[in-house]
Amino acid sequence: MSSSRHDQYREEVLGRANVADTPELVAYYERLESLGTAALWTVANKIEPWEPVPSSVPMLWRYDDLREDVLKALDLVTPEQAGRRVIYFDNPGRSDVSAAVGWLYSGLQVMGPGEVASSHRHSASALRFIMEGQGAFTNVDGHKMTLGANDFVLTPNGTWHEHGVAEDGTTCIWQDGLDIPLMNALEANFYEVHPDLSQAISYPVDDSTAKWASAGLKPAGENWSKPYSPLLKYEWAPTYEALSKLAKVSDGSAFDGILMDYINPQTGGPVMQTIGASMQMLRPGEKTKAHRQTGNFVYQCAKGSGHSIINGQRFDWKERDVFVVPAWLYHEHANASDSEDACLFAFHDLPVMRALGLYREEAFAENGGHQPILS
Ligand code: GTQ
Repeated sequence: MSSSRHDQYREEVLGRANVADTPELVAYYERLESLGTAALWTVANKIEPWEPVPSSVPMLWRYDDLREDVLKALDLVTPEQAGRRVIYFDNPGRSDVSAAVGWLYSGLQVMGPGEVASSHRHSASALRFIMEGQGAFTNVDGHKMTLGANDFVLTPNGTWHEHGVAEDGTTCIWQDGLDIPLMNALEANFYEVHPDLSQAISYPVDDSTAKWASAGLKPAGENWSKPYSPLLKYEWAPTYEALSKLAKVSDGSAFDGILMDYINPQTGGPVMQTIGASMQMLRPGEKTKAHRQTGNFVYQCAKGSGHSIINGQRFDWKERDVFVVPAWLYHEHANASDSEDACLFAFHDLPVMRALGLYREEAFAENGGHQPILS
């Protein structure tokens, strides 16, 4: 049976909408349209698909292809003119909402030594993953943090934040991740510029990490009640150490290798209400099995090289490349090296899926758990 015959069969047998146009019906639809209405059966199969059908497409952006053009923005616009000097990832299926995938936005921000972008706050939750350069800092609600390569930093919704690079630093590039498209879809997006443009540093530099990142300990009597993590910066060295230690005592996940979530140390839950993040290690020679999940993922390779097969399409990545996995598409990962580990940073909307009771996960059942490669 051809696929359209098959769909028709499913629709007839399973009671889905299956009404052929007649001149009388077309005239009827026009009349309904003039009344600000429409017949459900003309859209039912589209608005109630059998399973999620992502409009985002799997994509990989190679850092080598982008870096020069990201740096070129330094000469073309100032942070004052641009507000934020960012080249964002424009998924061809999601251009209308400026998303990298699903309802997630992401881009590469560049700042030169001595530059600071004005302080602001918004409904969107945001994060940064540092890619290159020395002397980057961010100030979140008065907590100034110094940032190095592969550090992960939060700017939760509603917090004042500004970023910059120290006078004696070098040009810095980091990846931004925000749920701007989700906030706009929910029509709940507010944006404010700080009345002083720049906010004060109200605490000792890097105090959030000193207070909240200590191995299994937390300051006695501190009870953090805000709906996001009190730990705002997760440094690379302890992250990599945690993965390396776990790899020694665990087989890890068949789908993700050694996968660890960045957590809110107060609750053990995700770092922010709408965005979660993880770092995973693929051990030398490791090749994972395919699964799919409700939820959208933006990955950045933090170390090593390898490939991922997303919906039958192979994407080869190395350090600093960014790729996306749209909702409900099978994906599996492989490390290219037999001697070095590879690490993937990811952020995702699983906290939203879980909070709304929508999280689902399914293993690829055929072919020993590996997808056929179609392209
Ligand atoms: O620094 O909060 O890439 O508001 C896009 C929008 C970064 C930010 C972006 C933003 C930010």
